[in-house]
Amino acid sequence: MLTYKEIREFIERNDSIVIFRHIHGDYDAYGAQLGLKELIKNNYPEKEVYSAGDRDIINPDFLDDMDNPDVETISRSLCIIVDTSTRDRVENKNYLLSGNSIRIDHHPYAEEICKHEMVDPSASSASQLIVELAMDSGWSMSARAAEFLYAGISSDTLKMTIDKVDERLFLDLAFLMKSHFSVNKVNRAIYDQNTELFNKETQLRTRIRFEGDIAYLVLSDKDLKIMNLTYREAKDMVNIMGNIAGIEKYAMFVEYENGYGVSLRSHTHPISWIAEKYGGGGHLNASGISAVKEEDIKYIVKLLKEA
Ligand SMILES: [Mn+2]
Repeated sequence: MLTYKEIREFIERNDSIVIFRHIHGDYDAYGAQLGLKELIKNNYPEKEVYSAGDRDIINPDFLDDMDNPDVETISRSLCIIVDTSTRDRVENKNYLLSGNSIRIDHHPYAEEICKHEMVDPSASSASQLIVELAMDSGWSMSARAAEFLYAGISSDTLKMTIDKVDERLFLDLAFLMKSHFSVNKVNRAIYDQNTELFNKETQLRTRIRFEGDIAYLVLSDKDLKIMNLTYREAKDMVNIMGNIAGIEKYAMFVEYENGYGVSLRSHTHPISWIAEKYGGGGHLNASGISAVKEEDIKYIVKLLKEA
């Protein structure tokens, strides 16, 4: 596995760097990507650093624009892939044009994406690994870089409420706080909903089904149209089931082009094996499946009950 020192050496050896992340980026994917870009720009001002991918997330104004350099630039750059567990989840496949790529990730190991990788599932988030890279390297941390990295840590730890929140994470956060960024500003920027979305979420709550210690939501394309919700908006609301007493596991099924996209969550019991059965994956307690058939939903619910 790559060490922080080796990652730093890769960065120092290359004058042009492009940073990639997973499709349907969340704040950890964007935070690690843009936080790392900001850190390299600040600490190696002579280097060219680019971000690749779209900017499709609720509250995108918090993020910087994506650079999406041309294929010629990518092919002569060091490509760094963050927060991505499998090859087909890298949003922009042009990293393959460069023979020079590394990965920094915290998902349970699924497959090799690059020849050189740091994959540390004990970290709360990819953003946390970027913070530790900065600490190990003695890099200066700007408030802007800290905002991105804090956003990633906050969202992947569900606002510091999961088991991976430990002493190591707080020491990393203490380092971030030295840059004097505003936690309050980041929280409001990434979590505030406009009143329209807030009202849609209220509607969605009335459709949650409860069975034993599980809760789940099934939304067909027709449901989305009636509620005027996009696929992305709906999927981002899975956590509305995350703080219900007695509910240990929860799931969301949202219809997409070729089936239902699935999000599975659990407070205690591992559920990633269910996702893997249907070609998905992710973390032990937070996994997803790209597409399942409508008739699979009841089986997945059954497996979730038994988990
Ligand atoms: Mn992540």
